Amino acid sequence: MTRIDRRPQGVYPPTEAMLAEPVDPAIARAQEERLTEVWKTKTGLRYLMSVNNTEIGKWYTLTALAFMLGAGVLALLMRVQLAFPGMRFLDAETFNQFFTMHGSAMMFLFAVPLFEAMAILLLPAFLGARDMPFPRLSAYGYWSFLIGGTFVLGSVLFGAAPSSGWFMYPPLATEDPGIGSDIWLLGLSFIEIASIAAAVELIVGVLKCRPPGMRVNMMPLYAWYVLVVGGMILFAFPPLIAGDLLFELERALDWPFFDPTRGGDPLFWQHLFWIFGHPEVYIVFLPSIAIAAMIVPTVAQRPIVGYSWIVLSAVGTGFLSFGLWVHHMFTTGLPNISLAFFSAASEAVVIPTGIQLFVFVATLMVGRVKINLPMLWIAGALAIFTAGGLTGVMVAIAPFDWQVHDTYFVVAHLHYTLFGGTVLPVMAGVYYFYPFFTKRLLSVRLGRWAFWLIFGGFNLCFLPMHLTGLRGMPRRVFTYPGDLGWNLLNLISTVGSFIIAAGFVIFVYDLLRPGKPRLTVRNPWKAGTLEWTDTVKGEDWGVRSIPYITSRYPLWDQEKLVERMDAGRFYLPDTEEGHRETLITSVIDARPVMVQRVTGDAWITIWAAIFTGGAFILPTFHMYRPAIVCGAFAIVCVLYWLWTSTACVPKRQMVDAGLGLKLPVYASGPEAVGWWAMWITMLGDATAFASIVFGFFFYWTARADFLPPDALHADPVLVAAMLVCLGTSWALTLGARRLNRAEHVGAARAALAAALMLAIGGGAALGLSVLDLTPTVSTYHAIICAIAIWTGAHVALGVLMQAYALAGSLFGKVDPNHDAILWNITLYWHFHALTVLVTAAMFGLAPRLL
Ligand code: HEM
Ligand SMILES: [Cu+2]
Repeated sequence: MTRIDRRPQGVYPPTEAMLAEPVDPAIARAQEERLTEVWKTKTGLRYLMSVNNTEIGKWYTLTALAFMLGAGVLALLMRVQLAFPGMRFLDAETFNQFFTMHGSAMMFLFAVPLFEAMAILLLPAFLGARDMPFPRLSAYGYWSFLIGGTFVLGSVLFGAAPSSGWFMYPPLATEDPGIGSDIWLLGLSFIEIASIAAAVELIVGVLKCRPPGMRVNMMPLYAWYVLVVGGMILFAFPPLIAGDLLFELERALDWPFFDPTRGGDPLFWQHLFWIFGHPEVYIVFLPSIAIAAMIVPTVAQRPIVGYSWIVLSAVGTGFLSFGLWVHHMFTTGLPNISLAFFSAASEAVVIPTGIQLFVFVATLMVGRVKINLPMLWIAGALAIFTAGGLTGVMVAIAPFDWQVHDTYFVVAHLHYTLFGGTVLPVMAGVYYFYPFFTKRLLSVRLGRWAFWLIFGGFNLCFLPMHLTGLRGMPRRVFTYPGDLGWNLLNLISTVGSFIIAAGFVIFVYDLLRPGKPRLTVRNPWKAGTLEWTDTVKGEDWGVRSIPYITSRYPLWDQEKLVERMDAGRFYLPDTEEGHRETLITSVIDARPVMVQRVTGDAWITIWAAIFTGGAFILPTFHMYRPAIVCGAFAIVCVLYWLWTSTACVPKRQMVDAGLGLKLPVYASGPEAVGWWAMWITMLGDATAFASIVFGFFFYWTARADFLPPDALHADPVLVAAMLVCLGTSWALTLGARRLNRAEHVGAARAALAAALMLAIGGGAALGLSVLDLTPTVSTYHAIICAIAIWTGAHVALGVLMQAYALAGSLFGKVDPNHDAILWNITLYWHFHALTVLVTAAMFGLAPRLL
């Protein structure tokens, strides 16, 4: 067999002469027909099979907005209860469920998913790409979100909702007798996993799906923010997922992670939660800044001032936000020195945040501003967010926080930042992008009404709360006595909340109102970025041809760009073999690398989501066996979907990508998007593992009695056997990839088979070495068992991957020229080998050395 040469052939970058050459209209028309056929959205019930980013993005956005409205209704009901002292509208338990669900839904079902939804919808358009790299993954993420979100939010209708607050502190939540806390832990873990899947997709999208010529320093700012926020999700959510896992083990099996009487510590949950929780605040806020960063230059009709400043501060905010979590724990009795440090760090984050706001102000000052509706919302957002930032500076000072902690002052602060930082910018985004994705126009008059009602109502509702808090009203109380001077303030807040609601009613009416005028020009705001090249018909294929970019604002700077895109002059004007395709470029300078065949519509993703949902949801009702069955089915679905789509060997290796460029349709290793997705996923996975290991050391520092006398439990022989088996399995997996490349296919298969057997052996040794532990008696036993569960599950996954690769080799999906699967599983095993090493050290060495 000869090695296939997959280097791009032809001229790149294109010359002006090549771009100026006209396209034969007959050819162009035939191409258009083929594109239409291939990208056509299905109708009827089969519409639900869609995986195209525009459909998924739309559903995702609408679902997240619907969850927001649901959470908003809960808020209104709470405000009714608080309108007068001694009200009997809601009882205490219902009120607890309502504020918990309101907070949790706003954060987990609205703010984060909405960012991902809008990014899925818009990112390909910003990048002139046809679709995201893994459309089925977005579909899977969406269905998981819908199922999980409905389950979690729906529980409130049955009075079964969680009621311990959105941060679920133990012991309140560990001892909650109902199933509310389980719904929170399992339901939201499920959604978080979907969020991570979307983040992986978005990060790879930004890195690999940019149009030719769009080097990193030319990316639309939105794409930068997607990258930063995607990265933050990757490092912030896994600690929470790890925490959820431990928490659920405590609730279901009585493993004492947070129970101080048996060596646990409730503060460990607080750390895990806030390592997630503080970055979360920026995870929901930065995407809003990203929307502003798209709208402000358009309104000012000039490029953003200080592009690199804003990029640097976005990245800086992302990093800094991971160093602040302790400011949520100022009252837990931590050492003063760490209070001082985290207090200072919390103030420091003001700098990058401030820079971003100043960049907008500067752009508006030097531009020719004509205030339009989206800009109105942005202005309102900046005003409210800045006010919230100022109270943030106040509560970041530890002694001040000691005074106002858990009062309405904090409720006011967090709503100023969250409402100003998410709801208002999102509304700006909806008004700005609505013409783009529906090709219709919203009413300016109704939009103004909605704005002033929501903006005014918000301030009426939340400004007085600062005072309510300073006068001592604690948060999370369902009622209060009438003689403490809180009555009038509360009544004003309630009136304000209904004014906000009135604004939303107008907004929703405008969204649903039939007969809105059609869009007549494709770029109604005269913006400079690629998404506005979409025609007023809004064809399903996205762009007619993928342009060559030489500017940050191509629509302002590149003459004839739109005309040439429409004519099919640029890349991928055609789909000769009837596949959905998009262009993959290199990470830094966006040179064309390959043509990616993306997967098409399918039911399998819905099934995969349903079964995954079953695996997470059934355990809340203690139905463990059906849950395991569902989990197995979910795995089968995912395997089937991978096997039938991404694993295919192409018939023709090189295809014509337009402008005389020939590109490969297959890639493996670092050239392939799948390999990047694996890397990114494994970073998140490793973070979750690190969080559990962090738990071990946390207990060790926090508790003198952490290591019990029998800590040296593990049989050294078993630990050594595990290490040797899994280590050899890793080496053989790597060897299989090399052997296969060197055309020793038989040897590669033998290596895979041996690796698989050894991994099973290693897993068995791992299991045996923890067999005599009793995790219910002490936290040490429990955490060691948790590590074993984690590593064991990863061994199983590793075995599954080896078997998959072996099957691929036997059934013609892996050969010396097509080894993407082997590259991906080897990458997995690199990470896994590290996990095994750490696990062995925890079992065998840590008790000896500590
Ligand atoms: C329609 C406007 C809103 C109103 C009237 C409202 C009202 C409330 C009320 C009454 C509480 C309970 C306070 C307490 O008893 O301690 C609350 C808590 C909370 N709200 Fe809102 N809210 C609104 C919007 C939002 C938004 C947009 C977000 C986030 C994106 C949000 C996030 C939260 C959080 C995280 C909590 C804390 C929940 C807890 O204590 O566990 N709210 N809100
Ligand atoms: Cu914080």
